Amino acid sequence: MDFKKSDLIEMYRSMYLIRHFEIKTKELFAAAKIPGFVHLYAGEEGVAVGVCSALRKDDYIGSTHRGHGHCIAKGGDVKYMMAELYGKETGYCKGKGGSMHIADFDLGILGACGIVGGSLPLITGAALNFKYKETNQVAVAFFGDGATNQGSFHESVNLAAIWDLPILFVCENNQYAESTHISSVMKVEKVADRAAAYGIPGITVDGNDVLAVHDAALEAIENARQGKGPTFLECVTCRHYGHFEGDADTYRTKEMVEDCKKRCPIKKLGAFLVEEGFVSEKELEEVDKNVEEEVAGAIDFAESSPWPKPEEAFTDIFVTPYY
Ligand SMILES: Cc1ncc(C[n+]2csc(CCOP(=O)(O)OP(=O)(O)O)c2C)c(N)n1
Ligand SMILES: [Mg+2]
Repeated sequence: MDFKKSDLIEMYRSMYLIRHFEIKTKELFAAAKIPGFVHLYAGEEGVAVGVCSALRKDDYIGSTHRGHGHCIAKGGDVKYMMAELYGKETGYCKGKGGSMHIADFDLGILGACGIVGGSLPLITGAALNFKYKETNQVAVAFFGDGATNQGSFHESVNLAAIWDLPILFVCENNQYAESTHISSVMKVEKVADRAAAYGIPGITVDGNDVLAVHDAALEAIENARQGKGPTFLECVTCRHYGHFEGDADTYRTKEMVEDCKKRCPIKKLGAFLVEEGFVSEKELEEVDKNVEEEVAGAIDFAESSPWPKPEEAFTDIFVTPYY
């Protein structure tokens, strides 16, 4: 499709914001500033940005344990995200969620999720609500290749298919579930082949090509909005770092990781923008600089924010029992 210059620059900015947020998070985690567990999204930015740029603000997304990218791409503020990672009171969940539980219902971000395959039933329920109330909204479930071996994946896709729910299922195929290569746990050639078992379209795109992801997502989202049911979109991607921060990543060779970095979605879009005359190198450097300042501001905000008060340790943790 034809893209407006401002949209293209916004996609570039959003991807670079994710990348820079993750690079700084990596440093801060190593410096013991961030507690808990961290899974970085660096390398996979083309997927979150390609999909979320095709959504409306009132559409919903369900994320994964590798969720920072989805949150930023859907409009999350890196200040509140960084504060959440630090465990500070000003974070999205008042510092009680951390990296794997960031949510902002106002932005349609139903939450990151530490349970592999956990976003699928959640999003299927949200989409059932949209259909029932005829709201014309669409829900997107992000999940990894490994999650498609979970029962929750198969049950959710089947229900979404028979009920023609307004969902886009986005599989981020980075070929690994922790250290397990996809070839040892999946017999089908493409993950998208699994869609045929449920009678819905299954499409595979290059996750490093943000524009291809956007186009495929937009068509599927419009179909979902028109009541034509769900689509399964497989985006082939790769992660720049280990499964989690601290993973020695011994199951991948240096060459594999180098090759992955060469296929960087940000470099790809940046080169396209310059070659096609949308922007100059200098303008892109300016975008990078602004993003770096934004992330630096987010870190300052997190550092200077207060810790949650001990007396509020149990506030917002348990729902009020209704039995
Ligand atoms: C239900 C469940 N089983 C196992 C785990 C442990 N675990 C965390 S991430 C992960 C691998 C997920 O792989 P994939 O879905 O491909 O996502 P990726 O990490 O590659 O983005 C596993 C097994 C978990 N968090 N939840
Ligand atoms: Mg994976």
